[in-house]
Amino acid sequence: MRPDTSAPVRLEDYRAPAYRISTVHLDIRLAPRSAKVRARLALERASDTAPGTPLVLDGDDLRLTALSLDGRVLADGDYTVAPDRLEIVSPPTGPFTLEIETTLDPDANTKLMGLYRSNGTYCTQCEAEGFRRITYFLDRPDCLAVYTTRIEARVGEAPVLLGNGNPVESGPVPGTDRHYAIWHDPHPKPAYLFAMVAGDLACVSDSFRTCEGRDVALNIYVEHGNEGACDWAMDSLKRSMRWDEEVFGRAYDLDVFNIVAVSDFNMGAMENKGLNIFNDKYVLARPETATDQDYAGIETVIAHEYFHNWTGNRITCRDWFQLCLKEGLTVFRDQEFSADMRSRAVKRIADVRLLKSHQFPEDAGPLAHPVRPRLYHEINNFYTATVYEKGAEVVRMLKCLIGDEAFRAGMDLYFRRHDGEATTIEAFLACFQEASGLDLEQFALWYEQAGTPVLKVDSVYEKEAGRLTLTFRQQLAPSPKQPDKKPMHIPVRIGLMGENGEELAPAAITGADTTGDVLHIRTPVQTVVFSGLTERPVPSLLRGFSAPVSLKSDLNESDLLFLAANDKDPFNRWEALQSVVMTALIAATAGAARQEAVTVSPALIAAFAANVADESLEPAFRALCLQLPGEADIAREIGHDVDPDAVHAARTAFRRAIADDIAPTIRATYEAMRDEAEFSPDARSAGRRALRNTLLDYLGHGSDPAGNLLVQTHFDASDNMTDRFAALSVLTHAALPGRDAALAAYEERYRAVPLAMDKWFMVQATAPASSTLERVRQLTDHPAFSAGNPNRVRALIGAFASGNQSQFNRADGSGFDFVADFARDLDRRNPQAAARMMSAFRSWRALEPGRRAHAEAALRRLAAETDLSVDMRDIVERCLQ
Ligand code: 0A1
Ligand code: ZN
Repeated sequence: MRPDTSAPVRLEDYRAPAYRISTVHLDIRLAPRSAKVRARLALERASDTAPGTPLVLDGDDLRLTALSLDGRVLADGDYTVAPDRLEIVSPPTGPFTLEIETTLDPDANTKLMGLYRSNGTYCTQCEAEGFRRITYFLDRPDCLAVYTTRIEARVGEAPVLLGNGNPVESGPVPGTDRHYAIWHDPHPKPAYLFAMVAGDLACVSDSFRTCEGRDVALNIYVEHGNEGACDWAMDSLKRSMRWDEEVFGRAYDLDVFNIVAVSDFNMGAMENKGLNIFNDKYVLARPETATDQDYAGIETVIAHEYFHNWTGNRITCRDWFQLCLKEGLTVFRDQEFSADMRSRAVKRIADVRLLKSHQFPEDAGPLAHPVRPRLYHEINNFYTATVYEKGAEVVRMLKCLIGDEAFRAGMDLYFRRHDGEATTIEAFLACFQEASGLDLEQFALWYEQAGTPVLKVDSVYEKEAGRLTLTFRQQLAPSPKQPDKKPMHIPVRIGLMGENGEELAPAAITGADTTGDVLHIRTPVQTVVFSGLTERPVPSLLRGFSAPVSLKSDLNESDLLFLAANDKDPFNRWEALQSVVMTALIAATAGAARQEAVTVSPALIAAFAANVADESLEPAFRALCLQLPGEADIAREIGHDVDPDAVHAARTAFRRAIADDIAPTIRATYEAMRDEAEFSPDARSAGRRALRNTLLDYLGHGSDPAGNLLVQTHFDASDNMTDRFAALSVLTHAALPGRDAALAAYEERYRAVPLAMDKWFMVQATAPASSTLERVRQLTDHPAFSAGNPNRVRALIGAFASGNQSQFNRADGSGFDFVADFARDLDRRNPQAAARMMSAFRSWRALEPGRRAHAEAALRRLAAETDLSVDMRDIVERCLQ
């Protein structure tokens, strides 16, 4: 915690540290209620620091128990100390050594930042500012030091002792029941990458030989009994290591790579050097307990943390404003990895769906911020979809604008030039500008300006002249603290589709620079002319979602359905259909508010039927095409005065109409997708299950009782979690007769498997029934629920707040009150988790007036509390701004 918590941190206030720390020796003696940490720091005054300048170290909730400088115990007047700060009043002018002893209480640490215990295992979390909860330090990412860590614990309590880097030495502590291990990490790193783990853990091992000939020991540590659930994670790790060598030329740089799975963790995972710590959700997988989606998530997160070794660890951030430097780039890298492991088109669609459902609402509401913010009160609140997902889109756009070769050259230059440094977005962009020769000044605005640009496109085709004119108009609405916006440099990948489904090549393009099939759109209004055309093309715009914009084209339903059936770009086939469906759903929502029946146009029904039956398309892609936009997506597109009940009614009726109109096709394809072979998590098998389970959702929500009955059969016959959970979801959400029995059977089967119980909590919390709120309340008393475990809290309360549009946004305001009260209590225990939960309020202003008033009242009630954490206060106050 900073001394004055009301003062924000600003990018323009950045100053290099006054002192440098070159080496850190840590001696950590563990005990549950009293752990002693001795830190020996080699310090030196920076050359531009005046002699005698006080040394100020960060702390958070610390208790100092000893302090000496160059071996001499410091006298009272030589320093001042508080839980959040240690000041050495007049340090030596030359190099000196500071020895600090702090005493911690790991068991009392419920924030899960710093040193804490998860199910008995000692572990640490230091990003962003957790190291200062372990010892006083220059806890900032531009302070790079070489760490040696000695860890000591009772053998019985913690037979496994792990640190960063390579193991050096270990053994018993003579005359005691304790032992120790020493680890050394030769790579200088910031404190946020420090980690240690000590516990009674099982280990699954393998090895990897790098392209440089280094033999690396790979270990995954899990709680005893989970050894059999690590194969997929290990396989994903080895594939990630090879891929980074092949695609980015990056090899691993230590002799060991350790992964530890813990059950209490605030986020997905953490890239500590050589010692990644994971939320067990992203490690453990068995067909019986994990869905295909879980398998894909594990593959991605394992890759993400591994890729951080170069983008984040070897090259780190100068300050926390540069968070996207490591996160956006690393998400881009993990997306590319998954695309190479699976279907590129399917992966791109999944990523864009995530971007639109998580990042677009952030951009459209009071929590909007630039990919690189300029100001924060609490950095923990900036691990957002904007920094991660939009940050990845910015890197993707860069690649699109300069082309694959220049992008790779730019990355190589970045690695060469900045290895071992803490750097900035400017330095990153300079590498690509040099490699490509393209001026990136305007492009850099993507890091500075918050909000989703709206890109309007109007088209005129002149038959005689054989000319297509596209007029692009870009607009970026004001966002918090940014009233005026400048035009962006937008890459628009484009194709022109001829009436027989072939690509048309224009003789010339004027009005925009191009890179291959990418147009550079740079001005508020830009007219681009395609000449030498022999027929009227249907333009396929923004192929592959080449920029994170909201595209509003003048293509009509028949053009879009033509693209949905014929576009050469699979992403745009999906997008075209979605766009027609979205327009229809918005109209249906308006109709539902007037109590009108929902009808679906015959052309749209035909497009769905064609898709279900089209065996030339991969099943995973067909599944995505058939999935309707979610209720939150529809609400986002409506944008104002949203009535979530009308959205829900419209979407439900729409789905039922499709299910009934093409029932035989759905049923036949559902049967055809049955796989007799043993479960395999590979992409092809997962795709078939995805299509079959998407069709099951229609069968369960249609009017035909025989179709409904299939859901029960599917549940009873399922031999893997993907199928079982799909059926359970439909039974629960469609409130089919077998629902209660199925929920009870599932509970019975999985009561001892916490990650599987999370799905059980989630499926009930997201049910659109009016009884759901009461059920969620009851479930907080369920023996498998624990308010101290972030996964449980997310599965029950988080899923209700963020995944249940109609019930969280109940017209009487009780959904808001419940979540606000829960977050209020959670804040006392775990502020980070509480603040994250409250971000579910970010779209409150887009609701109709009645609900808006209830949401505002809940927020104001919280804002009036005097003892909110900085994390909570920041979110609540920004929501109200
Ligand atoms: N750097 C991690 C994310 C992360 C951030 C903060 C944490 O503190 C609880 C934990 C993890 C990543 O991008 O994977
Ligand atoms: Zn990351």
